[in-house]
Amino acid sequence: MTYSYFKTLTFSSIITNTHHCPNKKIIWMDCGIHAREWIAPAFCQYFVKTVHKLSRTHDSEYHRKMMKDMDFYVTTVLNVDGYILLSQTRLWRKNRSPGPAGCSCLGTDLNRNFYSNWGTVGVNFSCCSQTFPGKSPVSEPEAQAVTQFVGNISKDVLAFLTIHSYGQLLLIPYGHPQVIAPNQDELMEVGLAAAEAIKKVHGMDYKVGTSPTILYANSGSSRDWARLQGIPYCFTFELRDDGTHGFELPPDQIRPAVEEAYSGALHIITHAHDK
Ligand code: ING
Ligand code: ZN
Repeated sequence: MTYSYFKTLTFSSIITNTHHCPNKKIIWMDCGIHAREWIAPAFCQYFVKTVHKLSRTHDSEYHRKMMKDMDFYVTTVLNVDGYILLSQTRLWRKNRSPGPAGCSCLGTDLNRNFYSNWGTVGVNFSCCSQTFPGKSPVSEPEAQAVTQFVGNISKDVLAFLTIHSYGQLLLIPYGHPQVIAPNQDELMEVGLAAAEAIKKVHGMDYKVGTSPTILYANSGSSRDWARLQGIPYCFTFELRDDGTHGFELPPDQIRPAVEEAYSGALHIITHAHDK
């Protein structure tokens, strides 16, 4: 029921209404690939509103040019079916697709379903697990939509920013401990500078590193898929907090959390544009 809601509503409207302008570079951002990480969709909304103002106020020659050079594709809630709040689903992570035959649980972890070392590390093939990677790579409509849409334009995409919570981390490719991004050093540098920009806003500390070194190994993430496509600046943001409240971030932290993350995202985007 909620599953068909996704299929009819979300991507048909997003994708068919988008016209790619061939001489512009693209910034991709998605939020809410995991249902319970509510601060992420809030961030995408804030980002759109704020970046939009940046282009309207034309406060500097630099930003005017930057906004002219680039298009932003922002998907505010990637996992809509999961995000719909049902009783008892506040902490739901996966999508809501039916499991394999004979499985009584719903849902695939969309951030394990992409075509990037799919099914190798950091997954659990029990269909009831939180990290069930799906029946096969890109089995899910949400992962298919991103793969198809971003795949078609990937040569023009400068940055792929995928927003999660929690942990206050900026994660760079790859999730697989044996795969190393060709520009890992540069990604590290850009990430560290973004973390500094974040800290300046409300004093919060963000850690920077590859997923296996500062969080855990994984496979099939959208970020790793994007890097494998050749998109140079691919980051996973883990927004507030540090685990005190976890996914249930108190409302009075929404604004500061999105403000500081905006500053970090803008740093990465600026670097990608200038490079
Ligand atoms: N964290 C991410 C997850 O999918 C991640 C962390 C992303 C690890 C990308 C490796 C690659 O598990 C949350 N909070 O979902
Ligand atoms: Zn997540």
